Amino acid sequence: MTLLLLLACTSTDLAVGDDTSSGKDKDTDTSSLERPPVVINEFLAFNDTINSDAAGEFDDWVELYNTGTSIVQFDGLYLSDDQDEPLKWALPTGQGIDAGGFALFWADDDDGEGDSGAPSQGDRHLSFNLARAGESIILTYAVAGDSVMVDAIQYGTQQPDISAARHPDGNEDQPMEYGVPTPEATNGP
Ligand SMILES: [Ca+2]
Ligand SMILES: [Ca+2]
Ligand SMILES: [Ca+2]
Repeated sequence: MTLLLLLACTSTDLAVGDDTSSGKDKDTDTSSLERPPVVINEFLAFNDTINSDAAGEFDDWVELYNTGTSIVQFDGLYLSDDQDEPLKWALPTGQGIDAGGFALFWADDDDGEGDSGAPSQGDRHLSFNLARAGESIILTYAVAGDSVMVDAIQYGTQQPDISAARHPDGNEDQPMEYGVPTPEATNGP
């Protein structure tokens, strides 16, 4: 039973939410923008003891992976947990992710712009958290008013210290698998 619940995680190749009018499905998107070769490769939405950020906090995180053969610049890429606000958080400009490389972003709402007024913990800290009870993670590429959905995940209830990951890295053909977290490293089986 637990296993069945854990497998209830879908990728963008399946329906994400019920809103079919958003035009965000990458197969039907009318944007002329080319989708960068980067995916949401792994996420941990219930981090109890796995890894902590520089502030010593065991926060949620999202791992991106470059499936291409050259560097992907972060410029124009956005992460969000809200389908109605896909451009919620802009990835830091002037940086990128090497071919076959990983990049980890802390989903801790420690970007320095939250209601708490707490200072920013760095430019790889998102403006939102990941709900343990489940929600969405959306990666969007937007330039000059045009945008294309790059990847999207919708997940259900999470277990402590178990991440959801594509296996092998970058595999968008099947649902993510749950297992031992591998932050900024190759996903295990
Ligand atoms: Ca933090
Ligand atoms: Ca959230
Ligand atoms: Ca990993």
